[in-house]
Amino acid sequence: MTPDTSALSAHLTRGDNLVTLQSHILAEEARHPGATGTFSWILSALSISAKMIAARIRRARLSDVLGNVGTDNVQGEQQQKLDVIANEILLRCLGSRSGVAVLASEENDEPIVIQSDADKGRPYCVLFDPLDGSSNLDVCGGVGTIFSILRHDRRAPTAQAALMQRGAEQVAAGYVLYGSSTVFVLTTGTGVRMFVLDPAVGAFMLVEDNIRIPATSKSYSVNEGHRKSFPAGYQRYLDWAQDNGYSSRYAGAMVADVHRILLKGGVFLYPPTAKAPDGKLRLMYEANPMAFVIEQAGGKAFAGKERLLDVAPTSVHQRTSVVLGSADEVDHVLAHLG
Ligand code: P6P
Repeated sequence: MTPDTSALSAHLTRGDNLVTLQSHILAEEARHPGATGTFSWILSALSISAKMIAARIRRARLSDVLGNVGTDNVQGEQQQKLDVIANEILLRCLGSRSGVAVLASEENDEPIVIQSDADKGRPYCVLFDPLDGSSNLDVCGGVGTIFSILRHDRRAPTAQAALMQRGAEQVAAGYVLYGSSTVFVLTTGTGVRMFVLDPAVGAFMLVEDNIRIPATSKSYSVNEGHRKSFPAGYQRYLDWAQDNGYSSRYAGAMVADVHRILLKGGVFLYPPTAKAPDGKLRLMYEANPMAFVIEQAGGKAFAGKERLLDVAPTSVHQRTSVVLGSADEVDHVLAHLG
């Protein structure tokens, strides 16, 4: 039987080299003569975590890990079984890497100190939402992992203090979308790259080397169910958009909505609501990493009228409002906020 080389030949006829996430990580390390490899090991821990989480998600209903655990997380939200599983996978993969000083997760009340400040070799903090949008799991909707990497300041008196850095200080950020395929999107400050997991070989293959978000697209993404409690400016924007023929798409999972906007353009909004007057989304491990990706792709990201990446954090789990996406579309929203 002749082997099916159609996928490979498609790559080769396009003239692309076959680049995996792992080879990209090593190539980037080689471009930095002073690199010690600790940053590469963190990215590779995120890569293996994504593969392990994807494998659990794809078999969730078969192995009876859907549904909730019966406990709430620090956010007061019901923890899905896979929230806990994904969190454990990330903590155990990242916790074993020499470059990690502090870990912070949506699922853990307090930051986790992996190594005392006395240790000189722990230059990074990693923050993550292990399974964003996990309420979509039971209905086979898109869910994701969001991550943010900061440098560790050993002078900080506590782990919490070491994390209080603006989003503009991130050294890397990205997300994994567990959708119709498993997609790993990464920025280290030199553009946005996209990798797709080839389950046949267990490798993330590079498919986009420099994603640029379309400057305009007549599409917005918001939970219209909360509309009546949005501040007036957001309601004025929605009236304007609907008067100008905009379409609406909303997946209920930030990773799925933002990934669509990264590739197709548009604007994602989570305004302040009566239930969440400061906004619902978490600044440190949802809004900031997504804002870094969107800005690196040429888009904009705001919290009200302030650039998201400039917001000075005061706590790890603090919430924020979010408007992010195509530059022109974000400008249309801001113009209505008065
Ligand atoms: P709502 C998922 O719970 C999440 O944190 C984000 O992924 C998503 O964008 C938002 O909340 C959805 O919130 O109020 O529309 O259900």
